[in-house]
Amino acid sequence: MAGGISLDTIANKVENGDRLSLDEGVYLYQDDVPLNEVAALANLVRERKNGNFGYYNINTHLNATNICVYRCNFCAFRADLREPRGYVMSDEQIVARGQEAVDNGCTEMHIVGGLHHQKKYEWYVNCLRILHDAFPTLHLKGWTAVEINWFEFLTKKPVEEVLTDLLDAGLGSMPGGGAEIFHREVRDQICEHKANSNKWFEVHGTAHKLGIKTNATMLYGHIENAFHRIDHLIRLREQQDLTGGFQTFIPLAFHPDNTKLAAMRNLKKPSVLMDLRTMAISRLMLDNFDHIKAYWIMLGIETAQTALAYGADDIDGTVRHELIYHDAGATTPEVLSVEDIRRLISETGREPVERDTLYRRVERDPANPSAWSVGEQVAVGG
Ligand code: V47
Ligand code: SF4
Repeated sequence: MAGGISLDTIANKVENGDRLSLDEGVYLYQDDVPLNEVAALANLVRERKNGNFGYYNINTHLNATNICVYRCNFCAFRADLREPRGYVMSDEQIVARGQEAVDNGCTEMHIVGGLHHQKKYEWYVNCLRILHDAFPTLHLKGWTAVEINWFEFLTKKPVEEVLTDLLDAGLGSMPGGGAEIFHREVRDQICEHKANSNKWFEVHGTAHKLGIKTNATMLYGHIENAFHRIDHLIRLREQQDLTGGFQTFIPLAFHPDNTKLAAMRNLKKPSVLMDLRTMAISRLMLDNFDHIKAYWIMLGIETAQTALAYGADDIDGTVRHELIYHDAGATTPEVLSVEDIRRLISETGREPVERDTLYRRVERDPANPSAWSVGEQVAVGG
């Protein structure tokens, strides 16, 4: 027990639906606070909000370039212009990726990449436009707050105008990347040049005001401590109170291979116990987020499955063409079949539910599984 905080007082608050404080969040990170009990509390909240559902979607990734002006030292994906591994996709390759997605029944394309200093704003907008024109039912979840901030710099337009342009070109929603760790003590050491936390929140707040749903992430397991993580979650919770447009929180475990950060600080991957504790604490702190995602590509299949009992209700999608984690040493498969992903969820005792990006049920004709239609919004409890 520290400063009047105990697992019992926290359990009472969770059972009553009361909000946990910063000190309580930090307390839950102590090794001697039994993880199974933290998990049971997170599971209570998870089942209150999402019952027994385990969500997944059928999706693909598009990283149109890996050339990036920034040098985040945790990133193994970026390349310089002259490096042999640097690439930029042509319009034809981008559209071919869309065609492949549609042929495989994807409902969503997740689009992020490097910030290529020789590409104009129009090139990025055009990526969305050519995909949306050719495949209007494919939901484009694209560009992080860091990219929007780069577009702001390129065009000198305010965030709202940039987002309006992107909506006009076919943007459906925004992923949660670029959040990393908001606290300056850490952010200044891992990605000091890119959008700061105020900008990240300004972009998401503006998106929410325009009706664009967004996600949020946290990159953990490197040089941050429990205080930085809980501070990060509380900032997200406060933004959600204000603008309400976050759908899903995704804790991202640091993958050290091929990164400067790991070499400089001799860092290893966070342990499975750390992954599960972070999942559970995220569920407990973010009382106003409907969904917590266990991103299987990053966690590994076994941990993602386990996480469905530690607060997570979603394991992301079948995922094709993921690069960011595979460049940083992920050994997960490149893609999962629908059968595999459904089995992975059923094995945990949960009911697999295919959702679209906006958490509506997806209905498929068994005779023609690449054709689909959108059903009801999945019900989310308190
Ligand atoms: O912001 C980069 C992270 C993020 C590494 O919204 C790394 O549904 C660990 O945001 N080790 C981009 N993490 C990916 C992202 C995402 C992923 C899945 C789903 C969603 C969603 C969003 O990837 C970056 C950064 O935090 N990242 N390098 C690394 N070596
Ligand atoms: Fe560039 Fe994104 Fe990698 Fe940072 S994380 S170096 S912004 S690609």
